[in-house]
Amino acid sequence: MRHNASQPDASRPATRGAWRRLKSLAGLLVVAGLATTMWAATIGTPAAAAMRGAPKAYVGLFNDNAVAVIDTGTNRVLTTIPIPAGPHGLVISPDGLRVYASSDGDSTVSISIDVGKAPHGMAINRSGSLVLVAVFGASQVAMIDTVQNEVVARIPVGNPHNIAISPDGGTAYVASQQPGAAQLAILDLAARRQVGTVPLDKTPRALTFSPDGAALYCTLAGSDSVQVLDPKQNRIVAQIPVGASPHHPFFTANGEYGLVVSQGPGELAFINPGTHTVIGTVAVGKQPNWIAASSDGHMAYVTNEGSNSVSVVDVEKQRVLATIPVGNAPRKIVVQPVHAAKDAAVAPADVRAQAPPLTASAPGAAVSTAPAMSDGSGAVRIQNFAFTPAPITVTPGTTVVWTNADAIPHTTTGKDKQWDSGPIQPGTSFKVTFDKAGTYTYACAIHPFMQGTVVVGN
Ligand SMILES: [Cu+2]
Repeated sequence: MRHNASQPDASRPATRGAWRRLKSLAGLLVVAGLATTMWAATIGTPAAAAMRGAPKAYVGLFNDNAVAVIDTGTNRVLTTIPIPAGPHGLVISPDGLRVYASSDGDSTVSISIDVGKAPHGMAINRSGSLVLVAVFGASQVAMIDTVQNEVVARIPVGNPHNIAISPDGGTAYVASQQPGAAQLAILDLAARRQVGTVPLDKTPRALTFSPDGAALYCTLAGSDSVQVLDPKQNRIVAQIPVGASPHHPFFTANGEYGLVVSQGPGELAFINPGTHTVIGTVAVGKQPNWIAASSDGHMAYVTNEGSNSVSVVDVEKQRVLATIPVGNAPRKIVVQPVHAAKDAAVAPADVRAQAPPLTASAPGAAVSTAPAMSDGSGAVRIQNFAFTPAPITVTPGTTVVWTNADAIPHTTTGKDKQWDSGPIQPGTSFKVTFDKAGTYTYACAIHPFMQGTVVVGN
């Protein structure tokens, strides 16, 4: 039910073999080099040499335990590289030669670096000297020195999920999902310690700095707006209404556009960072998760976790140019950077006078249900990334019914896997009958900060 095996393809055994060899030799995820080698070796057409120059995009396939490699020149999947269970975070070095992947279901990064239980999101600084890993299960941020490829420091942060590093490399903001203590933790990377906090009333999801460092965009579970934080004041200075359940916010490299995916409607929104307004949206796939872009900012790549594809979007035209099937549950994505000296004299960004009309609507009046009391019926509502009532008390033999009122899927998963709903689609329900007295804790497997308890009493 949970993990659909991918369809084996001809290149896979060879990939595995090469992968093992690489692993034993280097103990490091030199994906770019491997992909190039494998592609030439397994396909070997005369076109191979010509295509080798096109940047690759790397996509973490959460349900396939693999990284897919896309040639952005042809928009085809070149190969799929197995990695340990649950690829979650993904970053690429500025030279484009190394991809670091964290494995949620394991305790490793880049195959060989043990960072602690359930690493989630990652970030790399601009110089490429430092990778940060949000080690959710250990409540630590691990700092990896990329010369030694070793963890050189661990900074305590409650249930860290995603991380943004300031463009100057001095500071990191960490989305801390600790239940009851949602915040952005501010880390001084030279001092290797936490120096501040931005308390939040909702759980932070994903965050990113503008290229000039003047703004930090952040999304929150249960808010349909992108939060704009001023890092000088460390407070929210604007909210940009977008589609339901926004996840990854992103900027094109020159800062001309902000982008964000909304998982409910399955769309990508284009934001004018100067005015904090949405200037257009485009439909992508189901449950879009993450965004990457070409170095020139013309092309955006969006992973669609719910439709197992990557959308290739022309940013200027706000149009989907291609949809690439990539494997099961793609989440994070990175694209190899191109350092194009020939583009140094590029004209300054023009004013987007002909921008399409605003298509995002103002956020609907959020109907917050009053904290529901357990009425013995066993009904649990899933809304705004929370289970209500969170602790529910029932008598033995009661069937507990979870109904998902959010715009995106959630799960109800027993702590010891006594039950696992798999994704409960919006508007649908899942039932479990509890016969034995006891206290059963559970969480959403997709958003582990969503927690609840079923107390079965006599
Ligand atoms: Cu969830």
